[in-house]
Amino acid sequence: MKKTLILTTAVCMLMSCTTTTPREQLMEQLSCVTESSRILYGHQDSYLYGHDGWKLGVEQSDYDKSDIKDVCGKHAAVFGTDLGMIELGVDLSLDGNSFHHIREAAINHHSKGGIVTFSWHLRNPLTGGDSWDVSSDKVVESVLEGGQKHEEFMSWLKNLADYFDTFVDANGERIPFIFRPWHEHTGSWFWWGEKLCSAEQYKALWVMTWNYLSVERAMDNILWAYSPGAQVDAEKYVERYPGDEYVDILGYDKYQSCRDKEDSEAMAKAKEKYIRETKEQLEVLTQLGKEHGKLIAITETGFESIPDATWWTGTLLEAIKDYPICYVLTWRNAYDQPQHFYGPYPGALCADDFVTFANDPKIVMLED
Ligand code: BMA
Repeated sequence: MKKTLILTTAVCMLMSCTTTTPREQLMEQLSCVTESSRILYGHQDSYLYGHDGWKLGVEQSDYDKSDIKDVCGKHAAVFGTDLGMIELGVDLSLDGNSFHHIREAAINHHSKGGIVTFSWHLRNPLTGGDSWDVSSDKVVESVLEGGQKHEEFMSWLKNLADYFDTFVDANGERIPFIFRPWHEHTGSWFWWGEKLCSAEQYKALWVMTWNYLSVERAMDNILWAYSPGAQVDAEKYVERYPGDEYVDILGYDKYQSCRDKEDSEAMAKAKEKYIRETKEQLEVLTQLGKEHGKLIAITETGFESIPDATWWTGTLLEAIKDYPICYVLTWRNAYDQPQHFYGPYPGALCADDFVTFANDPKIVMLED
Protein backbone atom coordinates (compact mmCIF):
# COMPACT_ATOMS: atom_id res chain seq x y z
CA MET A 1 0.00 0.00 0.00
CA LYS A 2 2.70 2.40 1.07
CA LYS A 3 4.82 1.47 -1.93
CA THR A 4 1.89 2.14 -4.28
CA LEU A 5 1.35 5.51 -2.67
CA ILE A 6 4.98 6.48 -3.03
CA LEU A 7 4.96 5.33 -6.63
CA THR A 8 1.76 7.21 -7.41
CA THR A 9 3.15 10.38 -5.85
CA ALA A 10 6.36 10.03 -7.84
CA VAL A 11 4.44 9.52 -11.08
CA CYS A 12 2.23 12.52 -10.32
CA MET A 13 5.26 14.67 -9.65
CA LEU A 14 6.85 13.49 -12.87
CA MET A 15 3.65 14.12 -14.77
CA SER A 16 3.17 17.57 -13.34
CA CYS A 17 6.78 18.32 -14.27
CA THR A 18 6.44 17.13 -17.81
CA THR A 19 3.00 18.63 -18.31
CA THR A 20 3.71 22.10 -16.97
CA THR A 21 1.98 24.49 -19.34
CA PRO A 22 3.43 27.86 -20.42
CA ARG A 23 0.77 29.63 -18.32
CA GLU A 24 1.75 27.63 -15.25
CA GLN A 25 5.38 28.54 -15.85
CA LEU A 26 4.49 32.23 -16.06
CA MET A 27 2.34 31.96 -12.96
CA GLU A 28 5.28 30.39 -11.13
CA GLN A 29 7.61 33.14 -12.32
CA LEU A 30 5.24 35.87 -11.09
CA SER A 31 4.58 34.07 -7.79
CA CYS A 32 8.32 33.93 -7.16
CA VAL A 33 8.55 37.69 -7.62
CA THR A 34 5.76 38.23 -5.09
CA GLU A 35 7.28 35.75 -2.65
CA SER A 36 10.57 37.61 -2.80
CA SER A 37 8.70 40.87 -2.03
CA ARG A 38 9.89 42.49 -5.21
CA ILE A 39 8.04 44.26 -8.02
CA LEU A 40 8.63 43.96 -11.76
CA TYR A 41 8.71 47.25 -13.64
CA GLY A 42 6.74 47.33 -16.88
CA HIS A 43 6.42 49.86 -19.69
CA GLN A 44 3.92 50.00 -22.54
CA ASP A 45 5.31 49.78 -26.09
CA SER A 46 8.87 50.08 -24.80
CA TYR A 47 10.66 48.43 -27.76
CA LEU A 48 8.34 49.86 -30.40
CA TYR A 49 9.02 53.61 -30.28
CA GLY A 50 10.06 56.43 -28.00
CA HIS A 51 9.46 59.99 -26.97
CA ASP A 52 12.02 61.52 -29.33
CA GLY A 53 10.21 60.05 -32.32
CA TRP A 54 12.29 56.92 -33.00
CA LYS A 55 10.32 53.93 -34.26
CA LEU A 56 11.07 50.27 -34.65
CA GLY A 57 11.24 49.35 -38.33
CA VAL A 58 12.12 52.90 -39.32
CA GLU A 59 15.20 54.26 -37.54
CA GLN A 60 15.54 51.17 -35.40
CA SER A 61 15.85 47.60 -36.61
CA ASP A 62 16.74 45.49 -33.55
CA TYR A 63 14.73 44.74 -30.45
CA ASP A 64 17.24 46.17 -28.04
CA LYS A 65 16.33 49.84 -27.91
CA SER A 66 13.91 51.45 -25.50
CA ASP A 67 13.69 54.85 -23.82
CA ILE A 68 13.97 52.94 -20.55
CA LYS A 69 17.29 51.30 -21.52
CA ASP A 70 18.59 54.58 -22.94
CA VAL A 71 18.04 56.11 -19.50
CA CYS A 72 19.17 53.38 -17.09
CA GLY A 73 20.97 50.73 -19.14
CA LYS A 74 18.29 48.10 -18.55
CA HIS A 75 14.95 47.27 -20.13
CA ALA A 76 11.62 47.06 -18.35
CA ALA A 77 10.91 43.51 -17.13
CA VAL A 78 7.32 43.64 -18.38
CA PHE A 79 6.64 44.57 -22.00
CA GLY A 80 3.07 45.74 -22.50
CA THR A 81 1.44 46.52 -25.80
CA ASP A 82 -2.02 46.93 -27.27
CA LEU A 83 -3.60 44.75 -29.94
CA GLY A 84 -6.36 47.12 -31.06
CA MET A 85 -7.07 46.55 -34.82
CA ILE A 86 -5.90 42.91 -34.86
CA GLU A 87 -9.60 42.03 -34.95
CA LEU A 88 -9.79 43.52 -38.46
CA GLY A 89 -6.88 41.46 -39.76
CA VAL A 90 -4.83 44.52 -40.77
CA ASP A 91 -1.05 44.98 -40.43
CA LEU A 92 -0.88 47.98 -38.08
CA SER A 93 -2.23 48.38 -34.56
CA LEU A 94 -4.27 51.39 -33.46
CA ASP A 95 -1.06 53.01 -32.24
CA GLY A 96 0.70 52.48 -35.56
CA ASN A 97 2.77 49.44 -34.56
CA SER A 98 3.22 46.63 -37.04
CA PHE A 99 1.83 43.38 -35.67
CA HIS A 100 4.94 41.70 -37.04
CA HIS A 101 7.14 43.93 -34.86
CA ILE A 102 4.91 43.41 -31.85
CA ARG A 103 5.27 39.64 -32.17
CA GLU A 104 9.04 39.75 -32.72
CA ALA A 105 9.56 42.15 -29.82
CA ALA A 106 7.43 39.98 -27.52
CA ILE A 107 9.16 36.72 -28.47
CA ASN A 108 12.55 38.36 -28.07
CA HIS A 109 11.57 39.81 -24.69
CA HIS A 110 10.31 36.41 -23.52
CA SER A 111 13.55 34.73 -24.65
CA LYS A 112 15.42 37.04 -22.26
CA GLY A 113 13.20 36.09 -19.33
CA GLY A 114 10.82 39.03 -19.67
CA ILE A 115 7.06 39.06 -19.26
CA VAL A 116 4.61 40.12 -21.95
CA THR A 117 1.15 41.64 -21.44
CA PHE A 118 -1.50 42.63 -23.99
CA SER A 119 -4.43 44.99 -23.69
CA TRP A 120 -7.00 45.28 -26.47
CA HIS A 121 -8.58 48.59 -27.49
CA LEU A 122 -10.67 46.96 -30.20
CA ARG A 123 -13.16 48.64 -32.53
CA ASN A 124 -16.83 49.00 -31.77
CA PRO A 125 -18.49 46.19 -33.73
CA LEU A 126 -21.96 47.73 -33.70
CA THR A 127 -21.29 51.35 -34.63
CA GLY A 128 -18.05 50.92 -36.58
CA GLY A 129 -16.39 53.41 -34.22
CA ASP A 130 -13.49 52.80 -31.86
CA SER A 131 -13.30 51.50 -28.26
CA TRP A 132 -14.24 54.95 -26.98
CA ASP A 133 -17.44 55.11 -29.05
CA VAL A 134 -20.08 54.90 -26.34
CA SER A 135 -22.92 56.20 -28.49
CA SER A 136 -24.83 52.93 -28.08
CA ASP A 137 -25.46 50.89 -24.96
CA LYS A 138 -26.38 47.84 -27.04
CA VAL A 139 -22.90 46.85 -28.19
CA VAL A 140 -22.13 44.16 -25.61
CA GLU A 141 -25.61 42.75 -26.00
CA SER A 142 -25.11 42.65 -29.78
CA VAL A 143 -21.96 40.50 -29.61
CA LEU A 144 -23.28 37.95 -27.14
CA GLU A 145 -24.86 34.75 -28.38
CA GLY A 146 -28.09 35.53 -30.24
CA GLY A 147 -27.04 39.16 -30.85
CA GLN A 148 -26.93 40.69 -34.32
CA LYS A 149 -23.13 41.10 -34.24
CA HIS A 150 -22.30 37.78 -32.62
CA GLU A 151 -20.99 36.04 -35.76
CA GLU A 152 -18.90 39.04 -36.75
CA PHE A 153 -17.51 39.39 -33.25
CA MET A 154 -16.56 35.69 -33.19
CA SER A 155 -14.62 36.28 -36.41
CA TRP A 156 -12.80 39.12 -34.60
CA LEU A 157 -11.93 36.73 -31.79
CA LYS A 158 -10.73 34.26 -34.41
CA ASN A 159 -8.38 36.89 -35.87
CA LEU A 160 -7.04 37.56 -32.38
CA ALA A 161 -6.57 33.84 -31.70
CA ASP A 162 -4.88 33.25 -35.07
CA TYR A 163 -2.42 36.00 -34.17
CA PHE A 164 -1.86 34.53 -30.70
CA ASP A 165 -1.11 31.20 -32.40
CA THR A 166 1.98 32.77 -33.94
CA PHE A 167 3.54 33.57 -30.55
CA VAL A 168 5.92 30.62 -30.43
CA ASP A 169 9.56 30.33 -29.41
CA ALA A 170 12.46 28.90 -31.42
CA ASN A 171 11.36 25.35 -30.44
CA GLY A 172 7.83 25.90 -31.67
CA GLU A 173 6.46 26.14 -28.09
CA ARG A 174 3.81 28.73 -27.29
CA ILE A 175 5.18 31.63 -25.25
CA PRO A 176 3.14 32.62 -22.21
CA PHE A 177 1.65 36.09 -21.79
CA ILE A 178 -0.85 38.06 -19.74
CA PHE A 179 -4.03 39.03 -21.60
CA ARG A 180 -6.01 41.92 -20.13
CA PRO A 181 -9.22 42.41 -22.08
CA TRP A 182 -12.30 44.46 -21.17
CA HIS A 183 -10.32 46.75 -18.88
CA GLU A 184 -11.44 49.84 -16.92
CA HIS A 185 -15.02 48.60 -17.09
CA THR A 186 -15.99 50.40 -13.86
CA GLY A 187 -15.80 53.59 -15.91
CA SER A 188 -18.02 54.32 -18.92
CA TRP A 189 -15.56 55.48 -21.57
CA PHE A 190 -15.29 52.16 -23.45
CA TRP A 191 -18.24 50.40 -25.11
CA TRP A 192 -17.99 47.61 -22.49
CA GLY A 193 -18.07 50.12 -19.62
CA GLU A 194 -20.34 50.22 -16.61
CA LYS A 195 -23.18 52.29 -18.05
CA LEU A 196 -23.06 50.51 -21.39
CA CYS A 197 -23.96 46.98 -20.29
CA SER A 198 -25.33 45.09 -17.30
CA ALA A 199 -23.11 43.14 -14.91
CA GLU A 200 -24.45 39.89 -16.36
CA GLN A 201 -23.69 40.99 -19.91
CA TYR A 202 -20.16 42.04 -18.95
CA LYS A 203 -19.49 38.70 -17.29
CA ALA A 204 -20.95 36.85 -20.27
CA LEU A 205 -18.63 38.82 -22.58
CA TRP A 206 -15.62 37.84 -20.47
CA VAL A 207 -16.60 34.17 -20.25
CA MET A 208 -17.32 33.99 -23.98
CA THR A 209 -13.86 35.42 -24.72
CA TRP A 210 -12.23 33.05 -22.25
CA ASN A 211 -14.09 30.02 -23.56
CA TYR A 212 -13.13 30.76 -27.12
CA LEU A 213 -9.40 31.26 -26.42
CA SER A 214 -8.79 28.95 -23.50
CA VAL A 215 -11.18 26.10 -24.35
CA GLU A 216 -12.07 26.12 -28.03
CA ARG A 217 -8.60 27.22 -29.17
CA ALA A 218 -6.96 25.39 -26.23
CA MET A 219 -4.50 28.18 -25.45
CA ASP A 220 -2.57 27.04 -22.43
CA ASN A 221 -0.27 30.04 -22.47
CA ILE A 222 -2.58 32.84 -21.32
CA LEU A 223 -2.87 34.37 -17.86
CA TRP A 224 -6.01 36.47 -17.62
CA ALA A 225 -5.83 39.84 -15.87
CA TYR A 226 -8.96 41.60 -14.63
CA SER A 227 -8.47 45.35 -14.29
CA PRO A 228 -11.22 47.78 -13.35
CA GLY A 229 -10.52 51.47 -13.03
CA ALA A 230 -9.34 52.77 -9.67
CA GLN A 231 -11.00 53.88 -6.46
CA VAL A 232 -13.31 50.95 -6.13
CA ASP A 233 -14.03 49.20 -2.86
CA ALA A 234 -14.04 45.41 -2.57
CA GLU A 235 -17.76 45.13 -3.28
CA LYS A 236 -17.53 47.24 -6.41
CA TYR A 237 -14.33 45.47 -7.48
CA VAL A 238 -16.05 42.08 -7.66
CA GLU A 239 -19.41 43.33 -8.93
CA ARG A 240 -18.54 42.33 -12.51
CA TYR A 241 -15.87 39.76 -11.65
CA PRO A 242 -16.49 36.77 -13.93
CA GLY A 243 -15.25 34.22 -11.36
CA ASP A 244 -12.01 32.66 -10.12
CA GLU A 245 -11.98 30.13 -12.90
CA TYR A 246 -11.62 32.85 -15.54
CA VAL A 247 -9.11 35.18 -13.91
CA ASP A 248 -5.49 34.78 -12.78
CA ILE A 249 -4.38 38.30 -11.86
CA LEU A 250 -6.30 41.03 -10.07
CA GLY A 251 -5.18 44.44 -11.24
CA TYR A 252 -6.44 47.96 -11.66
CA ASP A 253 -5.61 51.04 -13.73
CA LYS A 254 -4.97 54.37 -12.13
CA TYR A 255 -3.34 57.63 -13.21
CA GLN A 256 -2.15 60.69 -11.36
CA SER A 257 -3.38 64.00 -12.70
CA CYS A 258 -3.09 67.66 -11.81
CA ARG A 259 -5.18 70.48 -13.24
CA ASP A 260 -2.28 72.94 -13.21
CA LYS A 261 1.19 71.45 -13.33
CA GLU A 262 2.76 74.90 -12.82
CA ASP A 263 0.96 75.35 -9.49
CA SER A 264 3.15 73.84 -6.76
CA GLU A 265 0.31 73.62 -4.26
CA ALA A 266 -1.91 71.76 -6.72
CA MET A 267 1.01 69.47 -7.55
CA ALA A 268 1.60 68.68 -3.86
CA LYS A 269 -2.09 67.88 -3.43
CA ALA A 270 -2.13 65.66 -6.53
CA LYS A 271 0.89 63.77 -5.20
CA GLU A 272 -0.64 63.23 -1.76
CA LYS A 273 -3.91 62.09 -3.36
CA TYR A 274 -2.21 59.61 -5.70
CA ILE A 275 -0.15 58.06 -2.90
CA ARG A 276 -3.10 57.85 -0.52
CA GLU A 277 -5.51 56.43 -3.10
CA THR A 278 -2.98 53.95 -4.46
CA LYS A 279 -2.40 52.64 -0.94
CA GLU A 280 -6.16 52.41 -0.31
CA GLN A 281 -6.68 50.52 -3.57
CA LEU A 282 -3.76 48.21 -2.88
CA GLU A 283 -5.16 47.40 0.57
CA VAL A 284 -8.35 46.25 -1.17
CA LEU A 285 -6.41 44.26 -3.78
CA THR A 286 -4.14 42.64 -1.21
CA GLN A 287 -7.17 41.42 0.70
CA LEU A 288 -9.01 40.23 -2.42
CA GLY A 289 -5.84 38.55 -3.69
CA LYS A 290 -5.67 36.53 -0.47
CA GLU A 291 -9.37 35.65 -0.52
CA HIS A 292 -9.37 34.55 -4.14
CA GLY A 293 -5.85 33.09 -4.21
CA LYS A 294 -4.77 35.46 -7.01
CA LEU A 295 -1.70 37.50 -7.85
CA ILE A 296 -2.15 41.27 -7.80
CA ALA A 297 -0.67 44.01 -9.99
CA ILE A 298 -0.98 47.64 -11.07
CA THR A 299 -1.82 47.00 -14.69
CA GLU A 300 -1.59 50.65 -15.86
CA THR A 301 -0.42 53.78 -14.16
CA GLY A 302 1.53 57.00 -14.59
CA PHE A 303 1.49 60.77 -14.59
CA GLU A 304 1.37 62.25 -18.09
CA SER A 305 4.54 64.24 -18.90
CA ILE A 306 5.93 63.37 -15.42
CA PRO A 307 6.34 67.02 -14.34
CA ASP A 308 8.00 66.00 -11.07
CA ALA A 309 11.76 65.36 -10.84
CA THR A 310 11.34 62.76 -8.09
CA TRP A 311 8.10 61.10 -9.22
CA TRP A 312 9.58 57.59 -9.47
CA THR A 313 10.95 57.31 -5.96
CA GLY A 314 8.97 60.05 -4.20
CA THR A 315 5.54 59.12 -5.50
CA LEU A 316 5.36 55.76 -7.30
CA LEU A 317 7.77 53.76 -5.16
CA GLU A 318 6.45 55.39 -2.03
CA ALA A 319 2.89 54.36 -2.96
CA ILE A 320 3.60 50.72 -3.91
CA LYS A 321 6.55 49.55 -1.86
CA ASP A 322 4.58 47.99 0.98
CA TYR A 323 2.22 45.88 -1.14
CA PRO A 324 2.66 42.42 -2.69
CA ILE A 325 2.08 43.42 -6.31
CA CYS A 326 4.00 41.38 -8.86
CA TYR A 327 4.28 44.20 -11.36
CA VAL A 328 3.57 47.87 -12.03
CA LEU A 329 3.28 49.09 -15.62
CA THR A 330 3.54 52.71 -16.70
CA TRP A 331 1.93 53.73 -19.99
CA ARG A 332 3.54 54.55 -23.32
CA ASN A 333 5.97 57.23 -24.53
CA ALA A 334 4.16 58.24 -27.71
CA TYR A 335 6.44 59.02 -30.68
CA ASP A 336 4.01 61.53 -32.16
CA GLN A 337 2.60 63.41 -29.14
CA PRO A 338 5.40 65.14 -27.21
CA GLN A 339 3.35 65.52 -24.01
CA HIS A 340 2.05 61.91 -24.01
CA PHE A 341 4.75 60.04 -22.10
CA TYR A 342 4.66 58.05 -18.87
CA GLY A 343 8.16 56.61 -18.85
CA PRO A 344 11.51 58.44 -18.77
CA TYR A 345 13.63 59.27 -21.82
CA PRO A 346 17.16 60.70 -22.03
CA GLY A 347 17.02 64.30 -20.90
CA ALA A 348 13.61 64.05 -19.20
CA LEU A 349 13.16 65.93 -15.94
CA CYS A 350 12.64 62.64 -14.09
CA ALA A 351 15.47 60.68 -15.78
CA ASP A 352 17.96 60.69 -12.87
CA ASP A 353 15.27 59.69 -10.42
CA PHE A 354 14.25 56.84 -12.70
CA VAL A 355 17.81 55.49 -12.52
CA THR A 356 17.51 55.45 -8.72
CA PHE A 357 14.11 53.75 -8.99
CA ALA A 358 15.37 51.11 -11.44
CA ASN A 359 18.29 50.32 -9.13
CA ASP A 360 16.19 50.11 -5.98
CA PRO A 361 16.38 46.59 -4.48
CA LYS A 362 12.59 46.40 -4.58
CA ILE A 363 12.37 46.90 -8.34
CA VAL A 364 13.11 44.21 -10.91
CA MET A 365 14.20 45.19 -14.41
CA LEU A 366 14.71 42.71 -17.28
CA GLU A 367 18.44 42.30 -16.69
CA ASP A 368 17.90 41.68 -12.97
C1 BMA B 1 -4.56 55.49 -24.52
C2 BMA B 1 -3.75 56.54 -25.25
C3 BMA B 1 -4.09 56.42 -26.72
C4 BMA B 1 -3.84 54.98 -27.20
C5 BMA B 1 -4.55 53.98 -26.32
C6 BMA B 1 -4.25 52.54 -26.69
O1 BMA B 1 -4.42 55.60 -23.16
O2 BMA B 1 -2.38 56.31 -25.04
O3 BMA B 1 -3.28 57.33 -27.44
O4 BMA B 1 -4.26 54.84 -28.52
O5 BMA B 1 -4.20 54.20 -24.98
O6 BMA B 1 -2.89 52.23 -26.57
